[in-house]
Amino acid sequence: MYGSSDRPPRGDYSRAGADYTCPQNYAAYTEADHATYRQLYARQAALLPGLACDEFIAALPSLGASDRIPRFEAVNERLMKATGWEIVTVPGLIPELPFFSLLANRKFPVTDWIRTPAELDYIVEPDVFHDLFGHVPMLFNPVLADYVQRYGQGGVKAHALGACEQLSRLYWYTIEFGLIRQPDGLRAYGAGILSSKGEMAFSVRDPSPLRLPLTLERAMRTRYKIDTYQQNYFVIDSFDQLFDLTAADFTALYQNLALLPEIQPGVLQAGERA
Ligand code: HBI
Ligand code: FE
Repeated sequence: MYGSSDRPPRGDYSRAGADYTCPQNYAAYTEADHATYRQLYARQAALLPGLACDEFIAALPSLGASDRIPRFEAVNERLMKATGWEIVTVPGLIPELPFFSLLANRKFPVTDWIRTPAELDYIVEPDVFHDLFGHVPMLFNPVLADYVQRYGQGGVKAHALGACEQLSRLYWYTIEFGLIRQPDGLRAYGAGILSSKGEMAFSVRDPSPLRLPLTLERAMRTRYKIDTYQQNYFVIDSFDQLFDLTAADFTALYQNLALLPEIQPGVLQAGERA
C-alpha cells in the first residue's frame, strides 16, 4: 500500500528493528482476528472469477490456510521455492527508503495486525489481509516478482534523486491498482483492488473510471487519492510489458517530468480516449 498518510501509523513500532522488520506476533491473534481473516478471505475469493487475473487465481492457494491467519514462515517455504521472495513482518507502513530497500532484496513487508470487524469493508492502512491476500499471490508470478524487485531498486535511486512521489505513483497504478488485458477481457492484478470488496467489480466493469494504456510518463504525472475508488486505472497487456518498462534508468524521465504539470485523477488529456 502507501506511506503518504499524515496520521501517526497504526501498529506497535517498538517491535521493529533497524530495517523496520519484526517477528510475526502469531500468539497475539485472537479467535476474532482469525474469524475476520476467514470472513474476508471467503468473501473476496468468491468475487475473483471474471474479475481477478488468471495468475492471481492460480497462485492464491499457495497462501495456504484460508480459515485462519497463516504463519508467514509457512507461506515463505512455498514463496521462496517459487520465486526466491520472502515476506517479512512489519508493524505497518514504513518509511519509503526502508520499504524500497526490502523490495530490492526480494523481501516483501507484510503488516501482521488485522482490521477490526467494524472495518471489514474498508480500511485506509494496509493490514495483514491487504498485504497477504492482495500482494503476496502475485509474488508467485516470476515476471511480476522481478518487476517488484526492479521497482525497489528504482526506488532506492529515486530516493536519492528526490523523485519518490513520481515513483510511488507508478507503484500505485500498477502494484496497487493495475489492470491487465487478458484474451478473455479486463482483469485486476493490483493488490488494492484484489483485497477490496467493492473495487473489484468497479475497476473492471464500471463505466465511470478512465482506463488508460500504461505509460511511465502518464502514470508518474497522475495524482492519486488513497481513500476513494480510483477515477482512472492503467492497463497493461502483459507482465512482460511491465517488466520491460523498468529496464531503462529513470533519471532523464524524472527531469522531463519536472517540466510537465501534474494531472488530476480522472481528467482525460488531449488526444486520449476514455
Ligand atoms: N510500507 N509497510 C508498507 N507497505 C507499503 O506498501 C508501503 C510502505 N511504505 C511506503 C509505501 N508503501 C509507498 O509510499 C511506496 O510507493 C514507496
Ligand atoms: Fe499495498
